[in-house]
Amino acid sequence: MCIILFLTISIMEVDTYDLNADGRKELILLTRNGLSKYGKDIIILDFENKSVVSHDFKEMQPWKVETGRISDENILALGLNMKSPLHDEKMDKIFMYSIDTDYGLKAFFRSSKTLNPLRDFVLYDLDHDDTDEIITIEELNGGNRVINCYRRHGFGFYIEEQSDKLKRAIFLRDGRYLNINGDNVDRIIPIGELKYEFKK
Ligand SMILES: [Ca+2]
Ligand SMILES: [Ca+2]
Repeated sequence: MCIILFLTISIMEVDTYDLNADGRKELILLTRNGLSKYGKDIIILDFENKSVVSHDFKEMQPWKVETGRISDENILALGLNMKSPLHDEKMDKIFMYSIDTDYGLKAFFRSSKTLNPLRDFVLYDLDHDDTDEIITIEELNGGNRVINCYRRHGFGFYIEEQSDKLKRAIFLRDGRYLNINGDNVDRIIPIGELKYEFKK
């Protein structure tokens, strides 16, 4: 008996952003084979110049694409599941790349790991200073979650704000909203109001 397996490429993540800061947005896709847990290629489509650039990330197991601006650089941030030199176990991490004019990727920041196991993240300018923070949802022992806000200082990112322990925290609608559970009540808040949830 012959079994034929058809692998189809599907789109896992979509974003639009002016990655190379030329005043026009590009379309950024993360593709995957079929319904694989992790993605395969980052594809950047520049409609104005009719160019398509593909970066193979299969070995780094990508699962999330974010874009934003940090320290005057337009950034492509990827959630990856991989080992690092200091951590032999595969875990979810955030790597950031700046982009050259031909859509080549230059390493901007590679996180070794977050304080707790990473479950999701977005880039968002919470304090309106024109540079994005990394807002993460991390998992605590026992399955509870916590939201952390990391800001860049020098060569690294450091936690500056942290929520209380939450039973539930999920980004909604492209990361612009959060569904959180505080005091056993589910609430949906715009991510801009997250600052009120942080401990003082
Ligand atoms: Ca552009
Ligand atoms: Ca900011």
